[in-house]
Amino acid sequence: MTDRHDLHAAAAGRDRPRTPGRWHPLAAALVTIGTMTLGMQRGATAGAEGGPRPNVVLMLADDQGWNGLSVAMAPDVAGGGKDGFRTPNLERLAAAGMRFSAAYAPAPVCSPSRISLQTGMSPARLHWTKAAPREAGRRLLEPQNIRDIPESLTTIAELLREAGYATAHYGKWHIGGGGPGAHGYDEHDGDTGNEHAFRFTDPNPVDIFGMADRAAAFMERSRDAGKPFFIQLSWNALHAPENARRATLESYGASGDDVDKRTATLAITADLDEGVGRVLEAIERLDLGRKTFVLYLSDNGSGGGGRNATLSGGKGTLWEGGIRVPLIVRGPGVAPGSWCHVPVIGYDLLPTLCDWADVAPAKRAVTLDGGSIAPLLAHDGHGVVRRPREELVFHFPHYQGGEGPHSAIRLGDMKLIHFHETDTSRLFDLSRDRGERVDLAERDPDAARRLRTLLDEHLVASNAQMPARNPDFDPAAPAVERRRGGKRGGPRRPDARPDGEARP
Ligand SMILES: [Ca+2]
Repeated sequence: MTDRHDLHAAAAGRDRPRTPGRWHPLAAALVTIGTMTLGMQRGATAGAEGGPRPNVVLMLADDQGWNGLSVAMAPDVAGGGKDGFRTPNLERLAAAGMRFSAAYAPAPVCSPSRISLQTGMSPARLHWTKAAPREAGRRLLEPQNIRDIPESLTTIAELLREAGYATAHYGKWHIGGGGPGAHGYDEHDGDTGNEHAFRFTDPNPVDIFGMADRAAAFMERSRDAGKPFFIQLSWNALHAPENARRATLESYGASGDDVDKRTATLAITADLDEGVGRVLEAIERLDLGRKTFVLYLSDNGSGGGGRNATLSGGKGTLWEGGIRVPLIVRGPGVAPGSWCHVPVIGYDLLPTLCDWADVAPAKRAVTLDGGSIAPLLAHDGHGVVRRPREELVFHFPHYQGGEGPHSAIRLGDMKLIHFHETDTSRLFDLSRDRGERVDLAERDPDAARRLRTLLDEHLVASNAQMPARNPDFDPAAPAVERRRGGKRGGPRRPDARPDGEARP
């Protein structure tokens, strides 16, 4: 907190007055007490239908951009189909379910989004806000992240397993801590990172079809055992797009080994969609459609080649292109072909699944940042998500996507992005400017100030780590480029624990 204060003062070139009580040590405790009430609120149990608890299949794509599907993610935007994306199975899923036009990943990068999804807590609160290594020689020092999901946190799988669910996690885990088996998953692929999947090529690119088949088998076993199930499929795609099946690549006109990234991305997206289709077929074949929720989302925006469409920025930034992601939900009580425009975020899923699974409120984590979206799903996309705080806050006190350390807040339709190096903010009205092209900060300084204050309060209440002034910063020296994670580093030794910081 002191660093943060010093930072602001330094950046502004003045000593910023402290707000009385702003750093009060009771703040964190009060937040905890405040959020305890969260467990008391119960959304409509959309899936219950008065019958047995629903199954849940949660699919998480990797680096899939907001408009990287052939199905549109907002009524006023053409789908990615016009750019060559072919996702007929996701089109069918959308036609049978609800699309969220304002769904957010908790973070603009992998691991922070994933741990947030597992725990219902924000990356800022978890102190895991970046996946790649920190950069040296910059004006600000990036805070140190945790590197493994701690034992002390309660995951979605732990809550559902205790409630009687069979639980499985397939694909990319990427948050260490001993892997999914140590965090509530009965069946899983181990403590995997990106490298794990790179060896899977045609006919099973990045293990898409292997994962789908294991999920199908798990569903059948659970059904036969009379148990509800929760399966998370953390697809490795769109990583290693060059691994796409040869036939798919050729369908996009590629020949030989020299495939450009754009074509490869289209091809692996089509392969991924076929894997999604295989999972959906299994649900139908096992006659589980009426009691199974299927959720599909991405862990962060596209970093290039994967289409964020009209949105600004991409992976590693808090512009909409880095955090707004596709989200489609199908299931009992969800109106086919419906839309929800209420902002929702990845850490809302834990309370949502708890609602569906009838997890007793007292058993849920004490400090949650998310709220259940079950009421939205049950009421044609209308309603409110009851989170401890109304605003959504995103925190990326790091260098990666070219913006330097920055944080963002969305309240209603207004969004403010604050850049810590320069202590400057930009303000946007997302209701008319989803692309964040018109900065309103000067036109409406009061709104900017209000959001800035709220952002600061939120970060303090979350005990967020802030970037600090780098006393050794030399403006004349070139910044040290971050070490590129060994994407093609070959299979990992089973005993090799990846440095958490090296998770891209
Ligand atoms: Ca990712």
